[in-house]
Amino acid sequence: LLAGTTAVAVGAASPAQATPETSLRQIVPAPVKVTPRPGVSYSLTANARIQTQPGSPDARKVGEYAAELLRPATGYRLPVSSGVTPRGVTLLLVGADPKVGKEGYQLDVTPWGVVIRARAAAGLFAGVQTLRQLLPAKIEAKTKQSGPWTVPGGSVLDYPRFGHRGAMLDVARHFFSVDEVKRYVDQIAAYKVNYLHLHLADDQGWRIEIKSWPRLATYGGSIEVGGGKGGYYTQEQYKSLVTYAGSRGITVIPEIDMPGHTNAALASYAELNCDGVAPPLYDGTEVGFSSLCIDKPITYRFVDDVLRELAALTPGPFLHIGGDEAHSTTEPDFKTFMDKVLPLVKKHGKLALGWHEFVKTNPATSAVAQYWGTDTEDADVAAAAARGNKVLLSPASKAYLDMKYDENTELGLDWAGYTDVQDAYDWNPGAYLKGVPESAVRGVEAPLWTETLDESSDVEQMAFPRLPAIAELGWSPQSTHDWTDFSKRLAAQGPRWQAAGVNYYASPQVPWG
Ligand code: TNX
Repeated sequence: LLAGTTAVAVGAASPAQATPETSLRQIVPAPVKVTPRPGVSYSLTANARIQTQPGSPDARKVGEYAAELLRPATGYRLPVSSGVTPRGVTLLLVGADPKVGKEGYQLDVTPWGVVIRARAAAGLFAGVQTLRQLLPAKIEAKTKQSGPWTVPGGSVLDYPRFGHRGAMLDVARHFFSVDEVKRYVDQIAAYKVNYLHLHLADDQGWRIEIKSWPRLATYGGSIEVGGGKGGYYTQEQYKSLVTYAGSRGITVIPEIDMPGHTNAALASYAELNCDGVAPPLYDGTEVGFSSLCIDKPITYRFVDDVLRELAALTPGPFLHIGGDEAHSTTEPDFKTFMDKVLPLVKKHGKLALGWHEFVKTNPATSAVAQYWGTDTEDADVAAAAARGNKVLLSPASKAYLDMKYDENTELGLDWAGYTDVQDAYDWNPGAYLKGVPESAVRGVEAPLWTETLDESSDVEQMAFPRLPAIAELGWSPQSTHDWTDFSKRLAAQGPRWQAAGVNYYASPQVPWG
């Protein structure tokens, strides 16, 4: 026994079994396999420690993260040390079933503690998210609460269906500060989302400092929809965001939308316009009126510079080049543009992601198409999938978190229809688009466009409870897909959001307690 732990001698009677407030079956997203042990539970106590895999700094970091999650509400010290004793909370990188892969984990709750086993830190992180949901809801409170902190006994075996489970935040239409984005990162990480796509530039604003073209941010970032003051991230701030997301198991995908959705850039540099005249800044919500100048060489020097600086800020594999709604660019020009820009992404060592329209230009098969249509059929996307391109699914009528829930929703838009939680949940990404089989699907992403959203509470109202629905479609096996069961598990999240101060929409479709 380690000095300082509760001395429970081997062979001694088990600690008293408290009745847990939660069930092993209420986890969102649903795990692959759950095996409850009725009558068994573990209670986290004041002298508990968090032990992590000896010799692994990555496991240690997850342990520190777990401690930060659990300290405020419990008020316990929860020291983190390396060790393997199955007491308290133990995070191990040995002994996991190979099936769990890089992101999966096994979690075992005995009377003496919780052991999480994984093959990589990402799996330990996912296991910690599960543990969090097994503790009473008030664990999410930021101030000290009274226990007991009881976890139901049993085991979980879990790993994701798709390797890409994403959320997008549009920081261009309305600017969101680094702290606001970090807040969203924390919220989505709880549902095992592993990519955050940031829509960094659009007609209404340019939000990332580009040192070789400084007016993009200082002028192009100076407003937002409705005429507010906008803002931008310095490269230092952006790096801190990327690092923070990384500490939550999340890879950031930066998007610069091109060749349309570029008024902020065109307004910042007159020479980027075909007629050499800079348009005014724009604070409305129309789309499709702007285009980079396809025939000017400076356009490609500009894109090259932007992608180079962005690639240098991006540890992840993808740069998103937009490509949607280029209604002011002719089809041949659109192809000319993509044929020149996609190799620049490669030149800077990254893979291209784009809104699905760009697959018309026959990009290299390493490029990923993000489907945002409202139909279950798209010939160009099916043809791209047949050629070998992977597809990231964000069907607007299912996955767009900016769609109104119903006719009474004040925030949001409705062009893709109303989307209540059940609509968001009731589809199968592996069999959604005709000609795009599960093997061609990279995963799912829930985009949140912000024409009507201005602060974190707006973001939360639209994302919760639908973001967890999309996250579950990306993580959980299709065999667990069941609306009634999901709606009950979702109901158990309500008190957690309340305790955490997350502003969710209490949809009448969910049986909140
Ligand atoms: C369409 S979806 C857009 C965005 C809007 C969004 C609003 C897509 C790739 N483009 O420019 O913000 O609808 O829902």
